[in-house]
Amino acid sequence: MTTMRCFWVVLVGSSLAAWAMGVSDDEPAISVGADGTLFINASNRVVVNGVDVLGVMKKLAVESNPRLVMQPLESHNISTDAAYARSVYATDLDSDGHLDVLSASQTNNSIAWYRNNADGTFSPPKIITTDAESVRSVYAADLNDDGHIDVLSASWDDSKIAWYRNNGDGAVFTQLVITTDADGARAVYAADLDNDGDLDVLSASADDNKIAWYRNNGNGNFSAQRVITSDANFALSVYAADLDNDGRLDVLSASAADDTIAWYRNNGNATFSPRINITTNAFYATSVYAADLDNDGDLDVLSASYNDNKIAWYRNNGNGIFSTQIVITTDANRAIAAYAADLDNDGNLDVLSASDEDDKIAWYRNNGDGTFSTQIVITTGANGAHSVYAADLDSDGDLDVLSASRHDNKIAWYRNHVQQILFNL
Ligand SMILES: *[C@@H]1O[C@H](CO)[C@@H](O)[C@H](O)[C@H]1NC(C)=O
Ligand SMILES: *[C@@H]1O[C@H](CO)[C@@H](O)[C@H](O)[C@H]1NC(C)=O
Ligand SMILES: *[C@@H]1O[C@H](CO)[C@@H](O)[C@H](O)[C@H]1NC(C)=O
Ligand SMILES: *[C@@H]1O[C@H](CO)[C@@H](O)[C@H](O)[C@H]1NC(C)=O
Ligand SMILES: *[C@@H]1O[C@H](CO)[C@@H](O)[C@H](O)[C@H]1NC(C)=O
Ligand SMILES: *[C@@H]1O[C@H](CO)[C@@H](O)[C@H](O)[C@H]1NC(C)=O
Ligand SMILES: [Ca+2]
Repeated sequence: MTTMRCFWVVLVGSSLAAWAMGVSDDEPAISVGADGTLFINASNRVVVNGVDVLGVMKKLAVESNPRLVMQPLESHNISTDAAYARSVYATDLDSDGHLDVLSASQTNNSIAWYRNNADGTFSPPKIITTDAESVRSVYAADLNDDGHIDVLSASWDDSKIAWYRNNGDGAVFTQLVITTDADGARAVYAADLDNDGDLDVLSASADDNKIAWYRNNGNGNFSAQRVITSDANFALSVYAADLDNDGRLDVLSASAADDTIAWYRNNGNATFSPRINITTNAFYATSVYAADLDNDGDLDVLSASYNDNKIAWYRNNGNGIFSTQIVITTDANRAIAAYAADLDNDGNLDVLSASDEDDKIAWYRNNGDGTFSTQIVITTGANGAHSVYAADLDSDGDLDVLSASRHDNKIAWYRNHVQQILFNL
């Protein structure tokens, strides 16, 4: 009794107030069962004296049961008709609270989406466009600030970057061309580069070696192409992240023909610095991403490179000064995509890869300090894997994995239920 009273005092002092302020559907509750068991039921976090108790317990559980939480993820096909699938992404297109899936099909010249039936099963493809010739990349973001998520494409043969205005429920999309001057358009991304509150668009195009952006003048009305560099030799990937912690989004590129991962500092006046190389050691660089991999508060850089089968990262020492290349694996045969996401729910960002030749989607568990486990294979059945992404498709509290593969025309997802496993430990 005395012990319990003491516990109550601690709890009231540090965490009950936070619960009371939290916005939550489920009422948190503290109760004592008939047998004297004390139940502390919170819908989200339980913090005692600043320590996230559930977070710590999950981390310990993952560390003491690595095999249990890293069991193979069960695979589900979304489509095997996504002709020469190149790219996959997930977002809520019909605003029903569940993440839908988007695909780019190169030989169909099409962008399609698959409606999430709320349980991780998906509708047949709903075509957004068939007017993106030899399309390579799909992305989504609310570009006209109307609360509906719009879609973006980069297509190779028509050198086009376009967006598709979502009229509300995902039923009607209208193509609006941003440029046809991205020669060999390969990648597209959206980010607020000029800090004016709307999302601008970025492109990487291989045949003109260009990284460029298009300023959103509001309402999705875009400026003409503004070239950041035309020296990214066979540019394949582009991303934006604040690398020097000055509150502005900088730009990153991966270019294959010069084996380079580089960044371009945002000057704050809608211009960018000349390119700053991070590495020239990513042989046929295919993909670039940024994430805080060592938990030190700044964004590190991640790369995939095709000719050395490599997934690697570069530690940001603060202010955008990067370490030399740190190899995560050289066992991703023809590495084509890299991504970071917390797959085991321990609070650290793990790394995901897609590799074309060994048809593999794999992940590498972050030990928390930017050291990684050996490769954990999710599938070797993504024939000609080209794209990987993570999103909670079954709304069970953990991130599932998505792949696009070209030789089997497939969009697939891999169910993660680590949250359930942790709950049952
Ligand atoms: C708290 O959770 C336990 C175990 O899930 C459950 O049996 C109990 O009814 C819950 N109590 C409240 C007040 O929600
Ligand atoms: C998923 O697609 C593969 C082809 O890549 C096929 O072999 C497999 O049978 C499909 N699975 C289901 C459940 O349809
Ligand atoms: C691709 O084209 C085929 C044949 O016309 C069609 O059956 C399929 O639905 C299309 N898939 C997508 C994702 O556009
Ligand atoms: C986009 O903005 C430009 C420059 O402000 C303007 O001339 C043009 O009419 C706008 N286009 C649309 C479709 O709103
Ligand atoms: C933008 O800022 C950079 C760096 O401070 C400066 O060199 C450049 O002249 C500025 N450009 C414009 C158009 O203001
Ligand atoms: C960056 O890398 C490219 C390709 O290797 C090279 O041509 C260029 O000189 C490098 N730039 C700097 C500043 O080192
Ligand atoms: Ca899940």
